[in-house]
Amino acid sequence: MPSGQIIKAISGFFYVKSDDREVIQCRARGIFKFEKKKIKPLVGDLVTWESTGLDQGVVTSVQPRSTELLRPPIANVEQAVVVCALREPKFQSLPLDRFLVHAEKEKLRIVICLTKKDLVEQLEDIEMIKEMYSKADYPIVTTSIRTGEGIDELLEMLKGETTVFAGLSGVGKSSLLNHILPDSNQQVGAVSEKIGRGRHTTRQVELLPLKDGGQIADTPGFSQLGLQGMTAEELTYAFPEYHTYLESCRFRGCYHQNEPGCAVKEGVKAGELNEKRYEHYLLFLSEIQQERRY
Ligand SMILES: Nc1nc2c(ncn2[C@@H]2O[C@H](COP(=O)(O)OP(=O)(O)OP(=O)(O)O)[C@@H](O)[C@H]2O)c(=O)[nH]1
Ligand SMILES: [Mg+2]
Ligand SMILES: [Zn+2]
Repeated sequence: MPSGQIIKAISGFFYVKSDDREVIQCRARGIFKFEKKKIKPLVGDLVTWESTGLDQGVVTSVQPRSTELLRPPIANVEQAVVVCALREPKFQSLPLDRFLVHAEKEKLRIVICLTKKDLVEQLEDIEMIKEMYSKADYPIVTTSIRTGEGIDELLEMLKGETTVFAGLSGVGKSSLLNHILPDSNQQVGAVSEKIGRGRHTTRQVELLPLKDGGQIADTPGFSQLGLQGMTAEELTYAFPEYHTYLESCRFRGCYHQNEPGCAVKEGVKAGELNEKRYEHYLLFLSEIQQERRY
């Protein structure tokens, strides 16, 4: 049976790029299961398919995934570029941290991309963001599609990798993609001045090939991102700057919350660990604990 990869999904159709590079429009047949769990095919999935006519077919099986994100929905990516605007919409660290936690859980390589640099007058604002994430050691690229700044640096990080662009609506994911792949023609939309947000211009996940090898996925902007299904243990590992502190906490399996002798809490107090990140950590932890309680 021929195989291929799902590169786009729109209202029940899966567009499968077959091994000979042809794109077949497929429906999915039956219910797929891994480890007894029902699954739905995702963009990025490696599948087998059967022809049902000219350029048409059905997906007949889905291979086990190396990674799986549900928001945005995509399988088998190795790297996440978390895209955040510096301005329009204004920079927000809380949604960024939420997405970072999801990407950490899937063990993705992470890059933070700060867009719309051309709109920033106070460069100290950028320094503050870099400082906030310095201990976590995420690579940070600042870009502008107006001046072209940072694009080469970003391209270097994308080379040969399968990467997903993720971030709020209006931060400039599709604009970046158009800049990198001028032929890709992703639709871009203005940010609403009234509500200060994007208009959810991109409606589907699409995986595109890069010129120098690798693939890149544009995705719709998300707004609410919960931590459903994540455990408190997983959360403690999702903040990489806490790893070296963990062994100094008095209690094994410390959640860095109310436990005495917590090295993370002391690190925050001493100014070694970022306070805002820690606030977000505690917020996420309480969300997870609430969910378990009900
Ligand atoms: N000044 C400036 N504007 C930018 C830059 N990048 C994107 N924009 C603008 O930001 C707006 C939103 O861009 P999009 O690329 O549609 O944003 P998106 O993240 O794809 O949004 P969704 O598809 O809704 O998730 C558009 O008006 C772009 O022209 C930039 O580097 N500088
Ligand atoms: Mg878009
Ligand atoms: Zn602790």
